[in-house]
Amino acid sequence: MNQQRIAELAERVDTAARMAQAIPQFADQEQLGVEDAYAVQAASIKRRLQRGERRTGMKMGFTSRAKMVQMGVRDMIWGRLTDAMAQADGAPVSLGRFVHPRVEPELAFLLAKPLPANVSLPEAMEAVAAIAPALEIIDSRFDSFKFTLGDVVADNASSSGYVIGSWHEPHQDLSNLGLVMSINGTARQVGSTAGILGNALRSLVAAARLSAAAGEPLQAGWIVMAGGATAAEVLKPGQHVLLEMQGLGRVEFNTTE
Ligand code: OOG
Ligand code: MG
Repeated sequence: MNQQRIAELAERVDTAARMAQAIPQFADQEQLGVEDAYAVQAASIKRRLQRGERRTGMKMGFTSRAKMVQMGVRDMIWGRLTDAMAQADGAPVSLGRFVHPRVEPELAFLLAKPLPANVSLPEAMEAVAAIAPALEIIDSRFDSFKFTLGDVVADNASSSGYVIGSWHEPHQDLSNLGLVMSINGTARQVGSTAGILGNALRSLVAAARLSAAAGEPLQAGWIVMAGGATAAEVLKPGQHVLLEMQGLGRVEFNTTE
């Protein structure tokens, strides 16, 4: 795919996100290869950075079976996080700036050190300053939240918001922390960090590899979101969304119009 076409598609996803206006899937017209799709993603994030947004980290996608099954995509993907996506724990979130937002329970890592491509699980853990329960607000820019692998990669892996709870000491076993995501007091998704690649730390190892391969190795101070441990839930105005995670406390927000 030539540079001009990459720039055109990047402009389309970026504008769709900015205007909260859904667009037809790219796959309706052309199948995007994974490499081209990441080039479109990089170009769309460059537009955000040029508008003054700051890179804050990386998100992993489709690291759990629950998410793969819900969305019909079988490959692990990743996206770039910026400061404009961060929402404060406990604060109201206005849904007007999203197309058709959903929420999912995740684990966030805060890095104390950069991470090169090939790290072991203990080496990855050693670079982590803190961990926190987190809620990701995903929002596809494509009609009806339907996409192919190429589409969703180009659309920055549906990144649109993230809420991080309080940071905790990371040096603990992350392989099986129970979690409950409730909406308006009713448990809607129940799971465990074991749902994330069998151990959420594996997601950080994968993030290190993928980010370095893209020429953007993980940086000290960055946040890495491990991926949804369960399927996502649809967001509507007037909801209180709460995630409780074993040993890590809670993170929450309220939705408004
Ligand atoms: C794509 C993003 C996947 C996750 O945690 O698996 C993702 C989507 O489901 O729209 O964020
Ligand atoms: Mg996610």
